[in-house]
Amino acid sequence: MNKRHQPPGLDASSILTDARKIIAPHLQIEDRSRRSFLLRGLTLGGVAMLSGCNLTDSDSVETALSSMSRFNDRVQGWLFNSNALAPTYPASMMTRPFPFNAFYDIDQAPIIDEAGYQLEVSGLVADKRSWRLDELRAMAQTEQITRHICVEGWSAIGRWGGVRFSDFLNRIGADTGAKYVGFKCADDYYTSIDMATALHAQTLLALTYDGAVLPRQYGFPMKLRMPTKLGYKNPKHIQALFVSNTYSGGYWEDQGYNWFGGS
Ligand SMILES: Nc1nc2c(c(=O)[nH]1)N[C@H]1C(S)=C(S)[C@@H](COP(=O)(O)O)O[C@H]1N2
Ligand SMILES: [Mo]
Repeated sequence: MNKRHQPPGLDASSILTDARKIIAPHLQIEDRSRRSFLLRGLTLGGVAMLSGCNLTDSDSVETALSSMSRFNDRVQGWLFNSNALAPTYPASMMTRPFPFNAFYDIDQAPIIDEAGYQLEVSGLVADKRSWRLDELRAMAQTEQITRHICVEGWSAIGRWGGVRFSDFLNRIGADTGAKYVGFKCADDYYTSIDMATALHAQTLLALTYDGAVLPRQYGFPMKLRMPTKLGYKNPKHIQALFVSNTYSGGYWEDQGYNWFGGS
């Protein structure tokens, strides 16, 4: 990189490191050395071009990186094949004990009283009535053993059961042409997903873990389980969900994690 073209006071190498992280998942190139060659070839000029921003100050760098990230979400959305299934595993391969993770310690996990619990539904849906757990348990149930991948560097195989989320969305008369489904959790966590993933055959409104009621630490009373997405996209302790055309981000996504978060 030519020194004269660096924006004053901005660290070119850290801008490029961030930009490469954003672009990497978007390069659908199997050959590792070719991938890293292309990524190394990214310049500040390239970042400016991809984002349509002039990198003149740190505000414009922020805007450039976040617009590249959103661009990447759109591209991932197009590339996402809604028929492709994530791998499933035999019960013998389950990780025991299954790891716990949250933005707090395990003893801080919310305690939710089943008797008073209702799942709230809002936004672009015909039927905005709230749901009790027994009503969800009365719907057709399905189960799958899949791998959960956390960006903090671990993965684990678990067995989740519950209602296929597409069945639930159809039952509430959701506008499945809308862009997003958003989730609000009992612990102040929140996230949102693209409609194609919401309708994916393996996306479950999970009510059980390993054949028993979903334990407190894994998200009682329910979590959204998506084997096609990274761990942070799978909200636990869901209290409310909404269907919308307005982008609403997420707890980690708003701190820079990629919104699409495919695995
Ligand atoms: N409500 C809520 N959901 C959450 C989180 C959280 O902190 N709160 N953490 C996410 C992250 S980063 C991971 S890896 C998984 C961990 O789920 P587990 O405890 O069942 O392993 O939950 C995800 N969903
Ligand atoms: Mo995670």
